[in-house]
Amino acid sequence: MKLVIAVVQDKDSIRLVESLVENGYRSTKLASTGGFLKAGNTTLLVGVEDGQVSKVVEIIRETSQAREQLVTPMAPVGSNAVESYVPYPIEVQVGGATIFVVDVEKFVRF
Ligand code: 2BA
Repeated sequence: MKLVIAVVQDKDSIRLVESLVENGYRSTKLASTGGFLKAGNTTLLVGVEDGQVSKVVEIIRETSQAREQLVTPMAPVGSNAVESYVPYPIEVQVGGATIFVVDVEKFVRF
């Protein structure tokens, strides 16, 4: 058995969970926060048999969309590093999805 851990954008998560249910997969949805943007995203846990991993990844691929997002880090300007940091916006591309597939040692449900 495998555990598919997928970090997706909040905007895609409802459609993704619906699609997983329609295809007979159980999932758990966790509210998460990206370390870089410090913005909310969604982490899904999907426990599946080994042979179902590719189908689940395919469903995630179909429902998850990459988007450009503006982020405003602080950039140093001039020689005085403390007083001369100014914000400037840069664009980053956020997922699709970030997917981890890990082995499940034991699965119990009752
Ligand atoms: P965040 O950490 O908020 O990252 C959002 C987007 O910012 C990333 O999109 C990437 O395009 C960019 N980014 C992240 N770290 C960066 C860095 N050090 N320098 C420049 N740009 C950077 P994605 O790669 O699609 O990641 C989307 C979200 O997936 C991440 O949100 C994070 O929550 C999760 N994630 C991505 N890689 C991960 C990993 N190796 N381990 C755990 N979570 C991960």
